[in-house]
Amino acid sequence: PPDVVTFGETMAALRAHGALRLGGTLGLSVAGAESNVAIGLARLGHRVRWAGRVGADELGALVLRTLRAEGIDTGHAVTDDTGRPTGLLLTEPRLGTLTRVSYYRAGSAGSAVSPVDVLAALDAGTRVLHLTGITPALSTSGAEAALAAATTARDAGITVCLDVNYRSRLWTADRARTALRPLLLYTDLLIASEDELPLVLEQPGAGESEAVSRLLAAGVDEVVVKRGARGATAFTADGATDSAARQVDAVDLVGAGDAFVAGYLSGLLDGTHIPARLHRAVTTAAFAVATRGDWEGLPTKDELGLLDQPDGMTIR
Ligand code: KDG
Repeated sequence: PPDVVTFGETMAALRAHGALRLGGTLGLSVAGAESNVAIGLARLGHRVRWAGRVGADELGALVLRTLRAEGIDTGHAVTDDTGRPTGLLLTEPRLGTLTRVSYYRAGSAGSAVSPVDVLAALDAGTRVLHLTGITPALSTSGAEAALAAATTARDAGITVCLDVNYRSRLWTADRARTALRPLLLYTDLLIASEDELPLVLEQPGAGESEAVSRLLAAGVDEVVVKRGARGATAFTADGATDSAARQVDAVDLVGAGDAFVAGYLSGLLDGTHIPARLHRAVTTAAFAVATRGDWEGLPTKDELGLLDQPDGMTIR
C-alpha cells in the first residue's frame, strides 16, 4: 500500500514571464496543491498515490505523465469520459514575488471528482490521507469526496491531514467554514496559515491561542500554523513548538505551503518528533520559494542538506 493517498484537482499551468495582457510566451507545466504535496513526498522517498480526475485530453495526459514521471502511483486516477476538460491555471509574475493567478476550471474534469473515485484508492495499510480545502470548494461532489475519504480513513486508522488552503477566488469565507467544519471532526493534523485559522472556527473572532485550544479540544491532535517568512508553530496537547523559517532569497512563493506540508508529512512518516518535522517543513518550503514553479524545485532526500552549504558554492 502507499504511505500517502491524496486527491484533488491538478490543472495544466500556463506560466507567463510578465503581464499576461501583453502576450508573449508561456511555459506549460502542471499545478495542483495536492499533487504538489505528492511530488514533494515522492522526491523524499515516500510511496504516494494521487487519485484525482483529469479530462480525456492532451492536458490530462500531461498531468498523469508528469505525476508518473515523479514516481507517483496514478493507477486510481480517473480519466473523465463525459467531455469535461482538464482545468487550466494561468500565472503572471506581476510585481517582485507577487504573482497573479487566473483559473479556468469551472466545469472541469478535476472538479467532478466523486466519492467513488477516491474511496477505491484508500487501501488498508495507507498511513496518511492528505486533503486540502480546495477540493470542497470545487463542487458538491468534491466536498462529498473529501468527507467520504476522511470518514473512511478515520475508520481505518489512517491519519487524516487537512491543509485549509483557502482560495478566495473559489468561495467565500462563510461557505468555506460551512464545508470545512464537518471535515475537522475527522482531522488528525490540521495545517493552516495564520489568516486561515478563523475559517475553521465556529466563532471566527477568537485569537490564535484560543482558536488552537478549541481545535485541540475538538479532537484535532496537531495544529500547525504557517507564518511565511516568520516560520511556523506546531501545537499539540503537550504545548507549542516554534520553528524559524530558513533564510533564502525568495523568487516565487507559489507552492511554498504545499512544500511545507510535504516536508512535515515526510518527517511524520519517518517517525521523527515535532521539532524535526518542522525543520524538514521549513527546509522544503525554502526550496520552493527559492526556485521558480510550484513544485519543480522541491528537493530529493539527498538534496535537503544543500541549504546548509555556503551561498555561491559550486558542487563538483
Ligand atoms: O498551492 C499552490 C496551488 O495553489 C496551485 O498549485 C494551484 O491547486 C491550486 C489552486 O487551486 O490554487
